Amino acid sequence: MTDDLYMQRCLELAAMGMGNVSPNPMVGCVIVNNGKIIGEGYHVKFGDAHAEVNAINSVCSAYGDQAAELLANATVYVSLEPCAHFGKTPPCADLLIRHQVKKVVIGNTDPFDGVNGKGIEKLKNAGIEVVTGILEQQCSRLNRRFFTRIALQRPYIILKWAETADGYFAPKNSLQQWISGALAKKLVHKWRTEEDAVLVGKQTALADNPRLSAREWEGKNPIRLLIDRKLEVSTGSHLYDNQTKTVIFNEIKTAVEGNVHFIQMEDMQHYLPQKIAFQLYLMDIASVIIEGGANILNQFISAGLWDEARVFTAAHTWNEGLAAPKIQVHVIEHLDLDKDKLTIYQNNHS
Ligand code: AOF
Ligand code: ZN
Repeated sequence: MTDDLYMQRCLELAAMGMGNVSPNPMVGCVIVNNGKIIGEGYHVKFGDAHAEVNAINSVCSAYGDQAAELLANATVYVSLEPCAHFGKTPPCADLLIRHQVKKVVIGNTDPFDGVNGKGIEKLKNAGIEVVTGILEQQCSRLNRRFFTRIALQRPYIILKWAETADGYFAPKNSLQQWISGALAKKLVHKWRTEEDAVLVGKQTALADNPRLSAREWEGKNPIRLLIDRKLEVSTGSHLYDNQTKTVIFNEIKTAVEGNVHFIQMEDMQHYLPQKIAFQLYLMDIASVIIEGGANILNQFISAGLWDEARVFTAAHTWNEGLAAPKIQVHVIEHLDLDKDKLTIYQNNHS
C-alpha cells in the first residue's frame, strides 16, 4: 500500500516531463529513508539527466555529508526500470549500485533494447532487493506513446475531430465553420503541447488555412505535418510561415526550404497511413494528433492505425453536410464542456 503511494508520487513527477522528453519516456523517482521522502527527481528534458540522477542529486544537496549514509539505507521508487546502457547519460543502475541503496521498487520494466531487464539484473547481482510491477497499469498508461513506439515501430496516433449533434463534420459548401466552442479550442491547443506532431491533409489546409500552433496554451508547438501529394497548398498559407518546423509529405520532391521540409514518397494513393506511420517512426516522432480532414481520418480508421480518438460533439445540428468519421470501440471518458461534449475512445486493437 505504501509502495502504491510512493509510486503515485513518481507518476506525478514523471508527468511533469510531458511534452519535453519525447521520444524518451516520462520517468519519476522518489527516495525514501525510514518512512520519509528524502529526495525526488524526474526526467526533465530529452537528452538531460534521468530521473534517478536528479533524485540522488536532490538528496546530496539537501543532506550534504549525511547523504551517503541515508542513501545506503534507502528505498528508491522509480516508475521505469533503471537503465543499464550508456546512452546520452551513464547507466542509472550503476549509479544506484554505487550509492549502495537497499531496495529498488519499479513500475514498468523498460522494453528498450539496451535495457529490457538488464537494469533489474544488474541491481539484483549487486545484492539490491528489487520489487517490480507496482502501479504497472498506470505507469504504462502514462508512457503509452513510448511503449507503442517501441512495440509497433510507429507513433502513438490520436485522432481528433468535432461533429454536430446529428453527425456532420463539415458543411456542404467548403467555407470553414466552427463546430466546437472556445473551451474545446483551448483544450486542443493544450493537447498540441503534449504531442510531438500534428497532422492534416490537403483539404483541411485548403479549407481552413490552419496554423496548427498551441498559441492558446503555454508550452511547445508541435511539428506540423501536411499530406499534400501534388503540392497544391499555396506557399502563402500559414503552414508555410516558417514559425515552426513543417513537414510536407508529397510525391514531387525532397528538399528543405527554411523551416519547411519536403519529403517525397512513392505512391501515396496506396497504404498511405502505413507509410506515414513508419516515416514518422524514422523521424523519432513518438506521437501525433491527426486533426483532419474526414478523408485522412477515415483512411487511418480503415487501416486500424489509431490508438485514441477525441471527439467533440456540439449541441447544434446541421441536417446536411459531410458525414463525420465513425468508430466502434469503447469509450474511456465523457466530459461536458461549456457547449460541447467530449468523448475519448481507446482502440483496443482487438
Ligand atoms: C531511466 N531513467 O529517467 C529515463 C530512462 O538517450 P538516453 O541516455 O537519455 O537514454 C534513453 C533511454 O533510457 C530511453 O529509451 C529509455 O529506455 C531510458 N529512459 N531510463 O533509467 C529515466 N528517461
Ligand atoms: Zn537511466
